[in-house]
Amino acid sequence: MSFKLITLVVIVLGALAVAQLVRLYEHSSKLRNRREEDIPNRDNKLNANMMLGFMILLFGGFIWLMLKYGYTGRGVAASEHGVTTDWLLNINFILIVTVFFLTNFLLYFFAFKYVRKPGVKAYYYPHNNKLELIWTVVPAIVLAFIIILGLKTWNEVTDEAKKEAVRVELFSEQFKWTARYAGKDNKLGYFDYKLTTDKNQLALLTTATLDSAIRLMEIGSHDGSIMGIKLLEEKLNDPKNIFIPKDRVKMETDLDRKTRLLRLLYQMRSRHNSKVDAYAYDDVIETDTLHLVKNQDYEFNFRAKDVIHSAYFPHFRVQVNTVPGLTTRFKFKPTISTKEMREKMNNPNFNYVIMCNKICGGAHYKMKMIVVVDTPAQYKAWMASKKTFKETFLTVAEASPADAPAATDTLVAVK
Ligand SMILES: [Cu+2]
Repeated sequence: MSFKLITLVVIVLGALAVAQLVRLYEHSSKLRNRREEDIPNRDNKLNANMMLGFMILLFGGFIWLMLKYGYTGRGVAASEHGVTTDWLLNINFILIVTVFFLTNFLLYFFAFKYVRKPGVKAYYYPHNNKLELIWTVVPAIVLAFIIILGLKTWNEVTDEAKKEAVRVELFSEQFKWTARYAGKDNKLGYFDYKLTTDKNQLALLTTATLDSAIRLMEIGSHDGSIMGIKLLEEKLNDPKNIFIPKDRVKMETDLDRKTRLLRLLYQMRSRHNSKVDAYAYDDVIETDTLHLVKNQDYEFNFRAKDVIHSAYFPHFRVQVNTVPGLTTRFKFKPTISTKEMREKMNNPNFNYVIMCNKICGGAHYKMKMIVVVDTPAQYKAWMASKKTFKETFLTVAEASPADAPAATDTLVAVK
């Protein structure tokens, strides 16, 4: 017999058994000369006492869980606004817990106190304006208080960053974070996704990166992994080459895509103002650890390359979605250095982290970057060891001819 059939038989037999029990109860009531809706006093008393028992269980369990696990479990907030939002959350918890105890106490206690007693008729009490007013006005005032406080805090937290706030970009992709510091001018260089190449993963916009992207489309990469338009055309037009239709379609599509991209790149190149190169050239790109300075204001700009990610700094109480094609922002000020936090937590291995908080793919769980909050001196020393984008990009470009700026004659020829 199949499992389903057995289940069905058990259900049917169970229903029959319940029906039989009900009939039995009816008969026994008749025998005891009692109407079936009459409930003996003893049963009522037992139920009333059980109400008190449930209340003690509920409150006891709640208090035990609170004490055992704490009610947020997120530790000390390490940013300025984090302290404010934690405070707001605490106020909400206090209100909710108070109402929880009050209403549940009334619910269980009244059920206990007003148990049916023989000979006592219930008092008919259909309406009371004063009571109605109290339980409408009091919650309304409390809710207004919560909403106004919440809005005020929200506006402060999401307000624009100060002018002197240090600009940092966090670039997210499956499955890593890349930080870009705005450099000496505190201005993040412009970017355009069309400029994404191996050597310019963040697609920064400068004369050199434009030329390099154009060059890549025209003559391909020097290691041959990306075929340029010229080679593609030659291959497709050479009568000696015989392709199977699938390969030919693939190559033609590739050629078409690259030609369109090249046209857009030339348009960008002709409009490009080389004055903005400086914004990008002094930027510092860091893939390993995000270094911040204690008590320094920051404005974070978030970008995503592929899918939606979420930048989550649990200790700084920051969480922002990172969306392809859209820059999201958040300002905050770290207030506890890594060293101080290690002492506070009595854990010499503690590190702040930034994690991805959106299931963004197979290795989502690994998308994490360590954050270190330094003193200004430590930060200065660390930053001094870093190369600017100009230093890294131009060195690479010189080393590999494919990334070097395109010659002027090719520019004219394709235009
Ligand atoms: Cu992610």
